Amino acid sequence: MARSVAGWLLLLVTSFGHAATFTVTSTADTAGASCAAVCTLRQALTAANNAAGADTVAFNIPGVGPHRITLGSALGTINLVTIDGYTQPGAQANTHAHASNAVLKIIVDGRTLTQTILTVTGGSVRGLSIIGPPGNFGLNVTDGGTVAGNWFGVEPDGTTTVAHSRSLTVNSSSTHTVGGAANADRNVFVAASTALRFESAATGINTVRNNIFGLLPDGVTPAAVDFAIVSIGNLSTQSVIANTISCTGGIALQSFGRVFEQNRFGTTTDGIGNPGCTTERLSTFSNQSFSFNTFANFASSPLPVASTLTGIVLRSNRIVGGTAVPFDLNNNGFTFNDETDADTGANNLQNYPTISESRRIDDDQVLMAGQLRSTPGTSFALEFFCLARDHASCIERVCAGQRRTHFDRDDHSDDGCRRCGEFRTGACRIRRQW
Ligand SMILES: [Ca+2]
Ligand SMILES: [Ca+2]
Ligand SMILES: [Ca+2]
Repeated sequence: MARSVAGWLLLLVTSFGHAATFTVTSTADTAGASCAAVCTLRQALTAANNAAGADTVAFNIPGVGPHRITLGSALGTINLVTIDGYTQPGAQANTHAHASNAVLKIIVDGRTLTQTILTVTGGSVRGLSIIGPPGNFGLNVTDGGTVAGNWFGVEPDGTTTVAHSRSLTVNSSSTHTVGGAANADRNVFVAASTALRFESAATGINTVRNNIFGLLPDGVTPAAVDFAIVSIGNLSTQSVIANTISCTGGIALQSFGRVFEQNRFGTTTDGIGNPGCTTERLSTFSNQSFSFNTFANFASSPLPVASTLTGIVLRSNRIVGGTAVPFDLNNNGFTFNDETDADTGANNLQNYPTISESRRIDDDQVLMAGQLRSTPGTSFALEFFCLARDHASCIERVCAGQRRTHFDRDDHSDDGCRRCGEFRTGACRIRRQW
């Protein structure tokens, strides 16, 4: 009996074939089905497609590089192939916490093409500088294909940008992640009309994670994309996690995303600096959730909430700079409270708490008093935040406009505002008195 099971397993392995590695050794664009001592990218992809296994295309092109592979025509479709540009000697995946210090050695240059450069069916693409066609997509990703650790629209020097139409499209009902949790997975998208597009077939779980949009790999210098992400797929299964999205000429996220967490909109990749560019708003839909994001330096409301939308959750987000109402219910500027909160509109025009007192009791406690005049007999979650000591924008935030009245009890500085240095670093306890 044991022998027959072993034989069955052997048969299974044989039927799937063995994964092989095909190594690109030339920047030429010669076609062919074999990958011999001299092997082009096109030949390696064809050979990997023809072989039965889930194969790898590696790189070992002579010379220091970077090596430019200029394509004369589209590369077609690859099935279950891993293309790994980090196998080229000298290449190195990103290790930076929020920018990209990746060393890329392979440029796939499709700037003269009219078609999509490559359709990735399963498998993965890593470690490439992809220069896209002016009128089509760089990559078309289906069936769970992974795209991580690439730069789109910028060459390996980190500064030479090449304008293109669309970097990447996702086009199947499988689960897809663009980027990933690891620093090495971070993609950079610049100089695109639309960086990512999710087509109507993209009905699966789709996550955009840990990427940079609209800034060069240094994480500081603007290199705008018009739209960072556009979707006509299933919005309810889309998440946007821990990306930097800045310098967008059009709507930053158009019809994409239900869950937004830990993203930085309108800042440099450290979440603090101002890149000095315009970042446009997100489009909003009912039941979206925004938490722990930074929204910075917006000229108009980053989240205008139309009067027909409800159930939008906004928790623990950080607002920096800008003059507009950050989360604008009914998209009409500042909206006043109403008695018992009976009105309807965006998020039912939820009333906000009015704070009558906020003062420090000791090093660890702040006393706050106020009212939330809303629907009687209903529970509400209220969030309060402490200013971090010596935060760069502390004085501005405390003293700007009405906010100063929250802190005017004692210990004023010369300009009538409480000194930032009086506030403790990190979490503080707040005594409730409602
Ligand atoms: Ca409003
Ligand atoms: Ca109200
Ligand atoms: Ca209301």
